[in-house]
Amino acid sequence: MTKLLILIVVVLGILAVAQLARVYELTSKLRGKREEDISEGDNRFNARMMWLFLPVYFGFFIWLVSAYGDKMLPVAASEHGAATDALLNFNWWILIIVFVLTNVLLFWFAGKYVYSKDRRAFWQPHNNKLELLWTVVPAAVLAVIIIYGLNTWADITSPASPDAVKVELYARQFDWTARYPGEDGELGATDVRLINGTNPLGIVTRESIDTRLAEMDAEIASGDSLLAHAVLSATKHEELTEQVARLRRHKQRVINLRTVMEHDIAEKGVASPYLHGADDVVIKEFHLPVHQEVKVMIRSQDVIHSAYIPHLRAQMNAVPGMTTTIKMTPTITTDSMRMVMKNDAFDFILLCNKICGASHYNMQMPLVVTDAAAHEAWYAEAMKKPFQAPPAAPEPPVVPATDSTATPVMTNTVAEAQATH
Ligand SMILES: [Cu+2]
Repeated sequence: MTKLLILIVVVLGILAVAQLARVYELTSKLRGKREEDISEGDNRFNARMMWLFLPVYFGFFIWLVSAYGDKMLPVAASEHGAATDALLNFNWWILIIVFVLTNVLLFWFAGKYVYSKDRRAFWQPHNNKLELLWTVVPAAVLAVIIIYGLNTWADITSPASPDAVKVELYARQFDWTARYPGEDGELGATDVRLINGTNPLGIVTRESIDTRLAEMDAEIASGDSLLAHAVLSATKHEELTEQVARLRRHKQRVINLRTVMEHDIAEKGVASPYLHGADDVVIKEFHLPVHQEVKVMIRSQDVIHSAYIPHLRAQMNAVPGMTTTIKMTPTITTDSMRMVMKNDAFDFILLCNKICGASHYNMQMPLVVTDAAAHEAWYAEAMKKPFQAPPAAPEPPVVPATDSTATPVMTNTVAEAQATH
């Protein structure tokens, strides 16, 4: 209703202006004035308005910056963040200088050189010096911006040093999981075939493969026994037969994975990533030590996500089927940042910055940055804790609950779902 009223007001307003213009036209005609004739008074009025516009325009600009400047991100809490901010501010300063200069000239001249009957406009068809000036100066400024920008970018994207702290961020609809390398300092190999509730990142070790095979053997045995003894409708029977067949196929894939793993271990010895996963810490917490370089490796289970830590000015896509990396060195601890922000509840945050589905908005995890000692203490505690699957995102059981005879172990794991695609 309000919208309709506003629309009516706008339409009536336009009509009123049109009518006013028409009245002006007619009165001019009555006074014997042609429409093209503009009086000197009109011209002078417009010229003064051009000058008046300047302080109003820049006043508004200054008000915008002072009123909303603090709504921007606070100080960068990472080394490369400070560099990106400096680069951005450098660009802003150039833009502001050019903006003020060109607009002052534009409106000042428009007001100063108001039309006069006694003055002819100066006509200059060509001027090599001027052409050269306005080509070379912007080109030189652009070259500086580009070289500075490329240098900063090269610094940010260069590989992390080998002794950087390693962390993996694992994305899936709709949460993040972190993985730390454990005592050996190396992250172990992973494989989609092993992903399930107890091994959400699909870490491959001899033990995890044995566990998975044992789980599948139990599931197959249970399915076989149901098929042999339970009274099932024809459709249920068919469904269950297909499930068991799928499990058998999946089991073969896991056996193939074991073969690949054993080959790799035989070939590379202790360097094989398959020997480094057993002590990995999989955790729903994200902690980083301050003033240490961190190499963040990012993976996705399902669709493209994007790991975004705005306060550290860091962002990198999480792409299914590959590992992307980004390095960063946090420079401000969570506690110090709370003082800077004058907010005791402040936390750094890891967000998903790709619209990845219905709950994308809520795909986030707080980041805690502490000094080295506190980080060590947290890490030592974390290494003792077994992975706790979050309560969120339960996986739907494949067998409908209405069939009370077929409730046991047959659950559809993500690995299975992915492996069969
Ligand atoms: Cu996402």
